Amino acid sequence: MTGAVGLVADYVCDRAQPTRHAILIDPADQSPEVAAKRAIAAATAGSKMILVGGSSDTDGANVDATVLAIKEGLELVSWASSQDSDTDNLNSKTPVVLFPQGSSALSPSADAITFMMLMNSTDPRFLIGEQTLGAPFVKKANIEPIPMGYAICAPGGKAGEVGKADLILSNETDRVAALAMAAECFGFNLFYLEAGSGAAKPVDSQLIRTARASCELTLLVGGGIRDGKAARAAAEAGADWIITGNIAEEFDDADELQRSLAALIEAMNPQS
Ligand code: 1GP
Repeated sequence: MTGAVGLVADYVCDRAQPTRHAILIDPADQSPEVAAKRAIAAATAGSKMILVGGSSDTDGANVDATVLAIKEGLELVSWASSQDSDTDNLNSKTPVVLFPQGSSALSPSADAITFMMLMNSTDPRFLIGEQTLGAPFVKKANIEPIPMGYAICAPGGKAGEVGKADLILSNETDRVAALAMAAECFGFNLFYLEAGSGAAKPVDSQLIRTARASCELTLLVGGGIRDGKAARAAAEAGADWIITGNIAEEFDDADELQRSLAALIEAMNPQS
């Protein structure tokens, strides 16, 4: 598959769907085996995409091992569930998509990559530098790029610090509108509003509403979303995807994680 719009982009950008949930797995925080167990629990709970990445330092070998373990795990469980008429079929096609912290943490095994510009970074490295370093790898490995504008809102957390972001404040609606419009003008498919992993407060609903009203892009929201109520608020404000990271890392038991994520997803979209 080549080109900017491929099968995974079509799936991710299908805005006719109700708000969907994706889990973010940081390969720096867990072994590939644990990552695979968590991804399986998430997909079984109803998560529709597995993002792999984060703002911590790690290398390509670790990212690749994590992506491979997740893909193999999902395929195995999907096959097993297809043999058992009593269980819901787990879709092995749940895409495993890179959400890279930089050009050195890429995997050729991923289904796609969010090829992102950190639009409110003050450092050219995150506007075009890392992307230029990573593009030859993406092309050679034939990973489907999904162009994404990434904007970090206060408090921003580690992503904001590492990315040297000029954080968007909760009252800066004009600014978020302009960024969303710029992302659309660039031809990006996705626009991601990030509060930072572990944020005490998720992205302000008014910022989400403004971004939603300002562009036709698929809107992702993440950072500090820890329960169904927060996920619901972001969904109601217009998010197409809710991303959660930290909460998955709090569960060592995969069944507990599955139950917790299923409850979050149910509360996010009570009618679907
Ligand atoms: C991913 O920042 C989000 O972009 C994840 O945030 O870890 O707070 O869910 P949490």
